[in-house]
This record gives sequence, C-alpha cells and structure tokens, in this order.
Amino acid sequence: MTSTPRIVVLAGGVGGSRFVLGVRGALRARGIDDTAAVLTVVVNTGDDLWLSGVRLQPDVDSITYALAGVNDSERGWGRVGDTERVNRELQEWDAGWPWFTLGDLDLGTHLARTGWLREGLTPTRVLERMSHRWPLGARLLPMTDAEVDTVVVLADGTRMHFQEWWTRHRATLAPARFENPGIEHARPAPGVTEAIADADVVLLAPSNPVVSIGPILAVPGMRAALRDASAAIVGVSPIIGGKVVRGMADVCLTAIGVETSAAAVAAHYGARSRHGLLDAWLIAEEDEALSAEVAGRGIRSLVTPLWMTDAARSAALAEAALGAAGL
Ligand code: FO1
Repeated sequence: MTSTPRIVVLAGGVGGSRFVLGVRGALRARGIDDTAAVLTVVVNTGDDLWLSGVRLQPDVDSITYALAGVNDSERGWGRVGDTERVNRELQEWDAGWPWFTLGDLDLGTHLARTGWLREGLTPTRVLERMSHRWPLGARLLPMTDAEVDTVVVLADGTRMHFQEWWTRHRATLAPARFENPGIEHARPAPGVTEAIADADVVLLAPSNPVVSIGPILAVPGMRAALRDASAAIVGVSPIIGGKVVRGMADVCLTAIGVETSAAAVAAHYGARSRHGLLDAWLIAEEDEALSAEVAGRGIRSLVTPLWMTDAARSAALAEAALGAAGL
C-alpha cells in the first residue's frame, strides 16, 4: 500500500462535494495531514454562468464551501446561514433571474471572483487565490480556463443555459442534447494533465455523468491524458438501486440514451481496456445483481455501501475506491 497516494478526483455538484470530503477524510484517517499536497480536484465548470454582471461557478463553489465547512448542506448549494437582502433588491430592479437566488455571502464570492477575472487573472489563478481563504485540504483546479457554459437544446431547437433549465424548469423540459459551445477550442486548465500524469489513482466522483463529469471529459486532451495515465481509474456509481441519489441526472441520462442504472453508466464511461475510461467501478449493495454485467463490459466491479449520509460513510466509500486501485 502506498502510504501517500497522489489522487485526482473529477467532480461536480453535491455528489462531488460529499465524495471529495470523503477522500480528504480517508487521507486524514491514514495519518496524512497535508492532504492538499496529494489531493487534486478537477472541477466541472460547465454549470458556470454570468448573472447580474458577476461570474458564478456553482460546482467550484459547492466544493470549496463544503471543504471549508461553510456550505448549506441541506440545500446542497450556497453558504450556510446566508441571507438574501441583495437578491431581493436585484428582484426589485428586475435584474438577474427571479427563480435564481444569490445569497449575500455567496455574492461576496462572486464579486471577488469577477473582480479578479476583470483584472486579468485566469479562472485557475482566481481559484488558487480563493483557495487561500480556508484550509481546504485539497488543490482545486477548474477543468479548463475557457468559458464553455453548458447549453441545453430542446427538441424544438430552443436553447437555454443549463442553469435556467435546471433551476427554473427543474429539468422538466425534455432535452434533445447538451452542448458546451467553444469546448472544441478549450484546453485542460494548467496543472490538470500534469496532475493526472503524476497520480496514483484517478477517481470519478458519483456526480452527474452527463452535465458534471461529461463536460470535464469533453475538454479536448482530457480523455487522452486519462488514457495515458499510469494510475488506475476508479469510478463511483451515482445510481443506487436504479435511482439517482439526488438531482435530476436521470433526465440527463435519458437524453443521451443511457439507462438510469449503475451498469449502464459504467458502460457509458466504458472499460479502459476497450478504449473507454474505467479500470474499476464501485456499485451499491442494492445493485449487486449488476456486478456480472459490469464485469462483462471489461470493468472490475466492486460492491460497497455508496450512501454518503455522513462524513464517516463518505470516508469509507473513498477508502474503498482507493482500495479498488490497490492503494
Ligand atoms: N439551485 C436552485 O435550485 N435554485 C437556486 O436559486 C440556486 C441558486 C444558486 C446560486 C449559486 C450557486 O452556486 C448555486 C445555485 N443553485 C441553485 C444550485 C445550482 O443551480 C445547481 O444545483 C448546480 O449547478 C448543479 O450542480
């Protein structure tokens, strides 16, 4: 067992936040204090948007706030105990989106970020600066420095920002596809491919495979970096007992023709030995019957409890993922 494994996690959203907390917990349980030196999180930025003149990075912020212990864990986004005075004022001005809440403390984050971006810092440098405020215990990298916000295209050709589709329409409008305009010109953010090349394991968090992990993998150069990595690539199923844990990932999966099942998501990522990504795939005890199907796809499947209902369970899951990589 490598005592200080170098870990890269690809993550986004609530599932990503809980899993990253679990990885940090598992490292601490192994007696590793400087977890930031060994844990790199590559975060989805497809959820990002400009609103009321500020740049929002929902997944970056969810993971940052969770690691800092200042997140609203009930709601799954924003700061705990936040207030909404500025948001009410914005609504009086008819500015922003009436269905989208910008908390007062959260707005401080967006203002700081936007200011630094306007001064010319790249998103990577901004995130590095933001990471200094709290001892996060992880190095966070955006998937890319390019702006490639996810757009949902409906069957009739209507296009809308992912956040409008997700928060205003609660994913009830059937999507034809998801796009990240301009992603063909994007590159992985500085440090991402290097971290993957140096890693002992790459973990795919149980995040939405389509709109969280999907955009990360769609950055040109990302899949090649993963394929070339000497590290094992271990994924964690976001589907438990045939259902999404939270959020509306099932609608996203249906839109790209993938069944909402742990085996189907594994097949979607594919076996590394067959030009896909995964060496191993963690599935829930509830899905044990799918183990053979996953193995038949050329992916080693491991059955383990996947519910991240508290820090200890999240850490146990992360430990199982490290174990799956032989670490
Ligand atoms: N989700 C909502 O359902 N309603 C909101 O008003 C809302 C505001 C919001 C503000 C900042 C932020 O970082 C996230 C916010 N979210 C909100 C969450 C976000 O829309 C999504 O859950 C994620 O992008 C999906 O991972």
